[in-house]
Amino acid sequence: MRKILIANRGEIALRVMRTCKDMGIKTVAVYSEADRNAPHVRFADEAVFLGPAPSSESYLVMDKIIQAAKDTDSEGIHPGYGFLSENAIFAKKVQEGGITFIGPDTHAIEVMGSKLAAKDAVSNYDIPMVPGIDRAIDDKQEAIEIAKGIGFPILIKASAGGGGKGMRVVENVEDLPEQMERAISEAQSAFGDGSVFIEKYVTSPRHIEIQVLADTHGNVVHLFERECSIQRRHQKVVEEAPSCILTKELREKMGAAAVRVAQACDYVGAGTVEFLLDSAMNFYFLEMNTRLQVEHPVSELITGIDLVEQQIKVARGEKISFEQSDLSINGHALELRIYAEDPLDNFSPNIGTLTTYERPQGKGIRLDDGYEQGMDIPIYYDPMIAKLITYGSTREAAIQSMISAINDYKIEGIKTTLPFGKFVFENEQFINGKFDTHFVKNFYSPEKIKDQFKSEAELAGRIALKAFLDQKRLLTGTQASASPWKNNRIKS
Ligand code: MV4
Repeated sequence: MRKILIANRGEIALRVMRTCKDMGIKTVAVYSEADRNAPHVRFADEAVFLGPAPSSESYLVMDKIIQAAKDTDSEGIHPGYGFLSENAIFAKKVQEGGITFIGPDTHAIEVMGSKLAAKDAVSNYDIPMVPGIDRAIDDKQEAIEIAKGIGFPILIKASAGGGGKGMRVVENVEDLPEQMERAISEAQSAFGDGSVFIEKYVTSPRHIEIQVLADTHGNVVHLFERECSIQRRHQKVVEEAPSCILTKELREKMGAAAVRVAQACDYVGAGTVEFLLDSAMNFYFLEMNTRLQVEHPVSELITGIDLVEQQIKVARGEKISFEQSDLSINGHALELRIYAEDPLDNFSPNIGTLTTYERPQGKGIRLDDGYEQGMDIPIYYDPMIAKLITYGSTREAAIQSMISAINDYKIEGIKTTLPFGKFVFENEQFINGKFDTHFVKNFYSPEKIKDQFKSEAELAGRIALKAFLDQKRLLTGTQASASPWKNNRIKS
């Protein structure tokens, strides 16, 4: 493969291109009207214009992207995450166009795109699943009988679901009919598929996912776990590897189960198997994501493996050059997603111009970003502008690096989740590893970071005052007066 088209934008387009360049592979960017001057366009060897800013007219237009690949003689298409990355029709069209889709084949994408089909596919592979039913249900009386059998609380889920849409917790039998009706209509309007099913509701789970890698020769390995329990409204904000809760034995069990899930759908490439871990340390298969994930860097840092390089090698038909026993966890990695959102205002989107943008630097700091100072954040796409990733020999060291990196990261012009990140990494529950998927709801409130801003402002004030007093002492050779502000105006 001499040339790859990257069907994406922002940080992930750049991240994929970096590995292509390291491998001596030429890169082709695609871009919309809003991204004419974006870094991913300048970084690529060539760039093809797609169309107007809305993704429905640019990054989601399959035929334009495939034509761009043909016009530039690209031999592969890397979809990144989001956009067309888990679109089986796109993967098929790419292959039919004689271009290599850097990802799994259509079958795996289709099976894992449906929760019910996924449950069915893994049913003979000894994969632990949450107690529940494995087929769509629309009869309310039948649902009541099933729910009674499982025991409340139960969870209604949409088979085509994602991002928590079509999901309803039901506490008692009286609420079931109405909640079921709502779940079905929500699933129908969001996914065009009203199939729902019922599971036991795991009340305080941790979200643990396993990175897998499979080649076309039947080899499958896992690259251990990532913990992604710190999320809000189904949007992950902090991820880490390894999880501080897993034992060696549980890690091996979950890893082996994830490998079997990959085998169950003839998986090829890099994928992620999601599990819930309950408070008694039982794990249950949730779903498989058939793409490179946002949080893949933390796995790269603890294993020393470049996942994009592996994706490309597997797509070229190469065998994975290592075995499970060659892999081990080294150190600890953390990731904070920097969203253009205001954590003081219910994480509402906060777009604008990056008037100041200064990157933190130093040992153990990796910043995967896609913007530069002076750029506007477009409203059309995902509000994630960067991923701040730190690595240390221990979790404590990685946390310390993260806090100093957050302090050194200067973003002005838009509000971001940086202060929220600082709250998390300084939080006692987080530091002690005592958290689950309800962390944000249970421990965060805007007041917590308002205090942070206030104490920082007070500290800044004290430092300024001390500097002022020291200088005055030097200049006058006397003790400063108790109230220096009276006679001195501070120039702005
Ligand atoms: C669950 C669950 C509890 N019990 N299933 C949320 C999105 C979808 N991928 C699966 N999700 C959940 N499924 C049962 N039987 C709790 C969640 C859940 C969750 C899972 C992972 C990470 C964050 C979450 C936040 C809320 C709910």
